[in-house]
Amino acid sequence: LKVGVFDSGFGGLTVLRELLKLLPEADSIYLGDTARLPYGSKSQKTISRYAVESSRFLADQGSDLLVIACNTATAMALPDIQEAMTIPVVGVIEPGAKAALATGAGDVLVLATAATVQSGAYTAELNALGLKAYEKACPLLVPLVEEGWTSHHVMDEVLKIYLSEALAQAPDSAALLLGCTHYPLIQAAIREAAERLGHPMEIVDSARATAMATAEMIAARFGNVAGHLSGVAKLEFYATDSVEKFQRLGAGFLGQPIDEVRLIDLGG
Ligand code: DGN
Repeated sequence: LKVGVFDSGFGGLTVLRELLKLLPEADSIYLGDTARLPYGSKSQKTISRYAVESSRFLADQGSDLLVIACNTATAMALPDIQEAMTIPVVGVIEPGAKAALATGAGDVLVLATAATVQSGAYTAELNALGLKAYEKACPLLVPLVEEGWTSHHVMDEVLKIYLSEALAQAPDSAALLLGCTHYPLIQAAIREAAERLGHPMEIVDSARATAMATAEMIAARFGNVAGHLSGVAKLEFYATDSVEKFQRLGAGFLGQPIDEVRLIDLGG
């Protein structure tokens, strides 16, 4: 069994990390479309084309199912990807919203990138589940995480500002949903920032929720998974830009060293 995981960059490695904990013996193939990121500033049509091309690559490499481990690509292109693929496709938004529902909170504060917030995809999904949604765009968090400033006083200060602005709108009892691939790396800082503001919050990690939804889908579609596992899990990594940068930054997201990254060209 081979799981294809796609993100615009290396953030989706947080989803792969959770997946490896649940299915340590499944083969995985990860593609970061690093040459064409960030997706967040592009049109729906372009994001959809990039995401479908990337998904096709992963399917051609023998993936049995696909995980779209990127909030922006899921928000903008999941139906297009599902239509173009013959294998099952899991996105990050529905699992995140369902995990928020499971907390029992009626209100959910979603932290995400500007593009994801603008799409309204989390609000639509949460509302469909009968939950009230409050979304807060946190555009400075991705660059700070990529700079490695996960426990840095600048990160604490930025989180304090974003959270106090968000908490002026959302009720105290709201659950906090991490709606971006990069935020699991600063979960502790987010928790502490909320506590310091006098609003301890239950945090829902959409990377973990997506990994759990993927494992459930595998169980439902492939039955006895053990029969489909190779025993020695193979991990393959592909990127469309600098493999050196992917290796260096990606290891922090995956939580383990990345031995080899292969460069591919998906066109412009
Ligand atoms: N992967 C994107 C997301 O989950 O929203 C974050 C990275 C980015 O914005 N470049």
